[in-house]
Amino acid sequence: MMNVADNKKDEQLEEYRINNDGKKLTTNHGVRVSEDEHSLKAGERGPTLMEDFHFREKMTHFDHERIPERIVHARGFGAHGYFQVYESMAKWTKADFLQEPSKKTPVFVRFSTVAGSRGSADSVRDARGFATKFYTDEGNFDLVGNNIPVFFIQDAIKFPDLVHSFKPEPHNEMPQAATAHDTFYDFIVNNTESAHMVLWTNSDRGIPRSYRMMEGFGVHTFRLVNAEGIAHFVKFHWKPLLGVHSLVWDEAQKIAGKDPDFHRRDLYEAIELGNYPEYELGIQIIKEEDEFNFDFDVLDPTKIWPEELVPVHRIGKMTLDKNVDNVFAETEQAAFHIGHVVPGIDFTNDPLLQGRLFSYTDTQLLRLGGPNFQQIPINRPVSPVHNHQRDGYHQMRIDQGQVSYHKNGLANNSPAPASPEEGGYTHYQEKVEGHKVRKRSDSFMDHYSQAKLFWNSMSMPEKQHIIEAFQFELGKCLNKEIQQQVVDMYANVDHFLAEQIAIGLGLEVPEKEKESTVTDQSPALSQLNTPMSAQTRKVAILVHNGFDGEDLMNVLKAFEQAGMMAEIVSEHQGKIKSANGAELKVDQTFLTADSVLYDAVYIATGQESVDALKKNKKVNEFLMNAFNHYKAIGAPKEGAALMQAFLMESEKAAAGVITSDNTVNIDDSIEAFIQAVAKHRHWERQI
Ligand code: HDE
Repeated sequence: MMNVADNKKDEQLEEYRINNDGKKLTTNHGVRVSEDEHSLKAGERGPTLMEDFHFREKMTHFDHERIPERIVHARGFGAHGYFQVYESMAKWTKADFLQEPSKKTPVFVRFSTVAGSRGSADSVRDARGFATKFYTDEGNFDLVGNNIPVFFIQDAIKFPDLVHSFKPEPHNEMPQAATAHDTFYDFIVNNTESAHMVLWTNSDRGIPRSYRMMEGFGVHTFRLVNAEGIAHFVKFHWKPLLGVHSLVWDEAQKIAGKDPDFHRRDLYEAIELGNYPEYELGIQIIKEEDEFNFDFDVLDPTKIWPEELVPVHRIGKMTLDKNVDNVFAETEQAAFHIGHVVPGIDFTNDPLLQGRLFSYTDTQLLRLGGPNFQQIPINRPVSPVHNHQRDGYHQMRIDQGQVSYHKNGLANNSPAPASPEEGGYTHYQEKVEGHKVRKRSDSFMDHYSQAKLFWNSMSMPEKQHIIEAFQFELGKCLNKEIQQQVVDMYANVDHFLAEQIAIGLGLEVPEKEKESTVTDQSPALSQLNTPMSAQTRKVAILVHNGFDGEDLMNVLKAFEQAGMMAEIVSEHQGKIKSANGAELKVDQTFLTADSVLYDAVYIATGQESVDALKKNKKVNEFLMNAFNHYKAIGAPKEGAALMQAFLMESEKAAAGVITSDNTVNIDDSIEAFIQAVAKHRHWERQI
């Protein structure tokens, strides 16, 4: 972890941290309280007295503990960290935090789902927010992105409509945290610019395995501006070093019940264990003079810049190394705003970006109760703040002096504006002129080509998941006409896709002619082409009394060396004994654990242990789910017997199931199992 002296933000937050250990109880006014279990009454059985200031204060504070949740991205989880650039980006931008590799810029990241309310489940199908606040020496830069590089709509004026359509329906407030309902798909078919993004949300990207295995995208086109005032168009990316990986839908739904906190727990535990999540910052650059040289409009937020066409330069790395001390104070009160930029980073005329510039401050005024939300510790910049803004609810500053206006003579015109050389922000002088119109450029009208590009780029299992996701989502729509309209809409993308959805729902298969003619692929879009690693993967070891102690010690050592995390799962908590009498502490039971909460399952060796597991119905369910969710299963020696029922089907079914006979050296099967875990899932079983 970056030590405190190394991290200006942490140093600043330290001033606000309160340690209550061993302290005396007081009121908020600092008066010591002598009693906290009985309100003040007129007689033991009498009425409570108004003069009980302690009771009144305690109750009033409690009554006011909640603030409105975010209208979107209500459910989130945050962590602290730092960012370092690999080499100076001076040729593209003068942004100070992108100049010096030795400079560590503190960051705070909040990950979120979009549709669900604060108490909803983590593993729902949805886009994920990926909002980063860089506390730079020149002020805060917020990169408020998602894990999907495009958006549903092209113009911010449609955002309230989009959100109303995907939120629970107003007449019955159903469904929670899900887009599988009529109003959402009614919006989609009537706003076909969404075709591309809906393909992404219905792909594996909509159900990430972990926030640590998720890409992030700034979505919009921004500008980088260098010291000479030369600008380039830029798109921002976050690339997780662990690769991009997802759950399977059946698993995601089960997790929503077994552990609704699945993603926040995963992030929290990884950081506590020192498995710090790392993401590289990538930039794609297009020269201003090349603005019109592509078959997409660079200002259109429903389009990607295919990486094979415009390469992603990995320019630095972010490491998340500290959990928050208090979720409400930090994560809930964090106020991100796309308009928080620093010199060297500027906007474009993307109409979605332009609208967001208004919305974010506006929403904080309500949510955080007034114009001084920047003074809340998590939002405070580490650079000095001096201006003439005064007063308002919850003013924390005591600005001294007679003068609170500019220009002034009484205070020598201070604080005074800074020149660009002194770090003053100057807007890029883009020339703009035009008629006032409520219109969209024709260059935004192609809604299907990039949806087709995405579809073409998917592997077979990924395509199958998309088809099933549509069959599920539309299957939950009650209105047959809307279902058919969605099928007809996707016939403009890919006929096979539309046909498969139609078959699943008993709808009419549309004609083939409409299909997009795009044949290009962008391999970077397939998750199967991202890094695979066993590191930080969580394995359930199923074990019972009478296990082979020596084998299990070797297994645990090998898992640790591979950076994997193992939990001992057994019938009951407490301790179990190996065949030789060695004791082992149990972490979870078959009641508290479930295979959906692990990346892989390993059956410990030892005849007595395996025999006991065999008799347990829950073990069978554990293995069946792990098998059906394509996970690696280690079942060497006696454990192989437990897998017989699953493996009879075909050779493909055996992919990722590591068995061995009793004569084999355990080390070989452990190594094979670790490699199987690194593959994330064994999709061969699907076919
Ligand atoms: Fe947001 N969005 N958004 N959004 N958004 C909010 O701000 C909005 C959009 C994103 O962890 C709100 O503080 C409009 C795209 C994230 O605190 C609100 C439009 C992208 C977060 C708002 C968009 C995002 C928000 C709600 C269309 C990806 C959570 C609470 C023009 C690039 C930040 C809040 C956090 C939150 C408005 C579209 C990402 C209402 C008007 C595109 C990650 O201001």
